[in-house]
Amino acid sequence: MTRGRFILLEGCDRAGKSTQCAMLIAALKEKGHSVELCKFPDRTTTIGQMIHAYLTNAKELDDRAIHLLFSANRWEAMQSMKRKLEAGTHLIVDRYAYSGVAFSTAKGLDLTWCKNPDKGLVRPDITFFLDLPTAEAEKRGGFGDERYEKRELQERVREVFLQLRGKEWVMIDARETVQSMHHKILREAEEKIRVGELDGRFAEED
Ligand code: Z5A
Ligand code: MG
Repeated sequence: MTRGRFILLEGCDRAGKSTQCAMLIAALKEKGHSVELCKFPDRTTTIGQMIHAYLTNAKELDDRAIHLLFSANRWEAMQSMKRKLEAGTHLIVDRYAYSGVAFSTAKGLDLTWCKNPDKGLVRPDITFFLDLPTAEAEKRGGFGDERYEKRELQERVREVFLQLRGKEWVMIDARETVQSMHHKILREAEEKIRVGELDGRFAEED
């Protein structure tokens, strides 16, 4: 048995990451795969509750402190994620370390400083980057409710994301319809699952 694939959906606010994660999971399950969702921030843990309080403006935190909490929220999930991948389950991940670095760097923190706490996390096998101009994001449901949902910041976040673009990235134009995005994502994800026997080791964030 080969290990499961780490399939990440990253991208701009309201680009449809959560919608596409749900559709991808349903489609892969339908085809008989073992597949699970991981979402970051995971607001269900103690650390996640602190992050939620910050994002909803119920609590103030230093920029570095909240950055480290987002990273800690990934680290606390790491053992369980590795066990699932080793057991052959594919993980569909809704935001991850790229979001951590993009948001904090866009707020003005140093890029290298921002990357350091995530060093050693398991790396995604494939990353879909859902790209959406901020003007389009603003037209979509729910934009503006949380702390980071401001046009200027979102534009800087998008620029940092594009600087971080890794070789495992697949760019998805999030202005397309939900179905059209889904077909592209499903095709590439299935290809990633089909090709190459993986030796069970994980690449780590550097
Ligand atoms: N953050 C951070 O700072 N550091 C970190 O390390 C991490 C995160 C991990 C909360 O994240 C915040 O945390 C986020 C980044 C920061 N800040 N901001 N801004 P979150 O993941 O919990 O955020 P969210 O509330 O889930 O929003 P989202 O992820 O930006 O949305 P989405 O998942 O990309 O989109 P969606 O929920 O699937 O769809 C949004 C709406 O658009 C909905 O009404 C859909 O029906 C509609 N939609 C979706 N697709 C389409 C298409 N193709 N066409 C038209 N309409 C569509
Ligand atoms: Mg989402």
